[in-house]
Amino acid sequence: MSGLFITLEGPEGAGKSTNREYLAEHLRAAGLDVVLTREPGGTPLAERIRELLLAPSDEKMDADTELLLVFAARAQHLAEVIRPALARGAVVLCDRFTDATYAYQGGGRGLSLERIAMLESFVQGDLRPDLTLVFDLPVEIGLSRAAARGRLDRFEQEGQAFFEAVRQAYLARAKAAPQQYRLIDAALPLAQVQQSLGALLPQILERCRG
Ligand code: Z5A
Repeated sequence: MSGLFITLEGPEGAGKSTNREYLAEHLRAAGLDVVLTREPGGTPLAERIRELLLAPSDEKMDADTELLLVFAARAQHLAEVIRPALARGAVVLCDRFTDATYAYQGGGRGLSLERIAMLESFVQGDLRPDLTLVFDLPVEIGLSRAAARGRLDRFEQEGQAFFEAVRQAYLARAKAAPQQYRLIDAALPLAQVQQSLGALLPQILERCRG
């Protein structure tokens, strides 16, 4: 038996967490075993790595350190949560995964995509998401949603150019592999975003059962 691995991606404030709950509710109502999780994090050890990654600090974190921490957290998350859930046939809904590494460490920090791909193969083997929902929105809207929440984390303190590069990296990945990605206009009011997700539900359910 093997489950379905769905990831939710997009820049800051795109509504991934909000819509992850919405999707989970509908998939559970259809009788599916759904595991909700997130990256960086998803296990106690990986959540401690998340704290290191997000905490603002006077010591500037080297971009390679950031990349290795992201994959260290991912290795733990895969071993403890994602692989066991998929093995028992669950649907895993994961708020960010390796597309975020390509977008933030690749697009945002400018690290080599080949190096990211090498770590991806090392840590994941051939495991890739079955479906990736990219919540896309203009950078200013996402940043204003994030700012409304108060204190900014280490990533949220980056400037507009960083987030524009992140957004463009997501869009390029979605364009390159349309069979894996679904682009969702996350600038629309929440009710309309959820309408778009609702329209995707039949194909998601079909893949879960297929
Ligand atoms: N990171 C990385 O660099 N490399 C990696 O490989 C990975 C991650 C995996 C933490 O992620 C950071 O880790 C992230 C990248 C880096 N950068 N940052 N910061 P995170 O997912 O925890 O952080 P986040 O993207 O900042 O999460 P977020 O801002 O909470 O975004 P969200 O989950 O997409 O949004 P939300 O919490 O559902 O909604 C945000 C607010 O907007 C909230 O008040 C909602 O009520 C509101 N909202 C949502 N949708 C709408 C609509 N449609 N209209 C109006 N208001 C809305």
